[in-house]
Amino acid sequence: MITFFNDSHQAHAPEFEFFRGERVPCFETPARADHVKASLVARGHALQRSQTDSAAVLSRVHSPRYLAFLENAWRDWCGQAPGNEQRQPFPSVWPVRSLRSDIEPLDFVARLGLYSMDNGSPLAAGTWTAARAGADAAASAATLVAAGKNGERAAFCCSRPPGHHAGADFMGGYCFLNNAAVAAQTLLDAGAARVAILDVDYHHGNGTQSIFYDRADVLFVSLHGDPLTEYPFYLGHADETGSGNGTGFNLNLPLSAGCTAEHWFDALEHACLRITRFGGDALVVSLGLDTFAEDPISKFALQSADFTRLGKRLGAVGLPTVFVLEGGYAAVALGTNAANVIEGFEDF
Ligand code: OKP
Ligand code: ZN
Repeated sequence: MITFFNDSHQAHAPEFEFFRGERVPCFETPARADHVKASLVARGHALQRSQTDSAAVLSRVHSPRYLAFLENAWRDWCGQAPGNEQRQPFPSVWPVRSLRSDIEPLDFVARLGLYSMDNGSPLAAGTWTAARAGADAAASAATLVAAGKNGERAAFCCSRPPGHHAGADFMGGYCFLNNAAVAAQTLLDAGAARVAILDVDYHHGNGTQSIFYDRADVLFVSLHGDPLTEYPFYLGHADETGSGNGTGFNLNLPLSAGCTAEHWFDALEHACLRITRFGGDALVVSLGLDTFAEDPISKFALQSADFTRLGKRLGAVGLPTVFVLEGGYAAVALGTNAANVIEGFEDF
């Protein structure tokens, strides 16, 4: 399968995140994408450079003021106090209920809180460069699949940072630009009437859900750890079914942390049947691989061979498909597990 690799991903390499009150090394590391790349190359898959500029589609997925903030964030942080080049910014205050989010404060950390859902999305000098190139890779994969030329039934966007927690105007959960939303909107702009998004990351894709929540042209389906106990906590419940025109076009399948792989595949079956009934023109898969039993921050039980089974089931859906890499923090196994999904899909 043709893979669009984000060659700029290493520009995003923050040192720390917060965990249990302490600063610890980031779980979302450059090594992740490099292991996936190495596995794909070793197993004979073709890598391609991005050929689509995502600027136009990004402005349809994200708000102008959020994009402007993100593009200038590192410069603004460095401009706020001497020595900030050597420091990592974290938000410490957020406009929750009763506070205003319509006026951008001048203070950088206050603006960072305005545009963040958590303090778990470390920002670094090259974050915009890496995230923007990732969006280009997602748009490129979608453009290739939309064209349907050369028999390309599917493509893989191998990129980091991930995207599915990022909403129209906020970052969160290691995510800055929503690559799956970019892929889906690119498919629509290229002529697809309706697109399904399946999010199989361990964590609910709150950003993707919120971007398309009131739309009937995009079906969002997610299986994930129950938000009662798992990040992102404040979205991802089964009673979220869409609003307005989008009513009935959002399906959440929360699963208890610690559920078996068989239980997970039962939910996958439910998800795939809903996607088939939707009858869209294309499928975007938010491919988080943190459902792996050895994942250091997640609690599902899939083994490496189960990712081949996942790929086969997605192949059986029979739609033109764009895979977008999301989470997965057992970095070495991530390469094997991603390649297993891709090859399972192709072998179907
Ligand atoms: C991003 B993606 C653990 C903190 C967890 C939130 C998890 C973000 C997951 N040290 N922070 O969905 O894989
Ligand atoms: Zn995840």
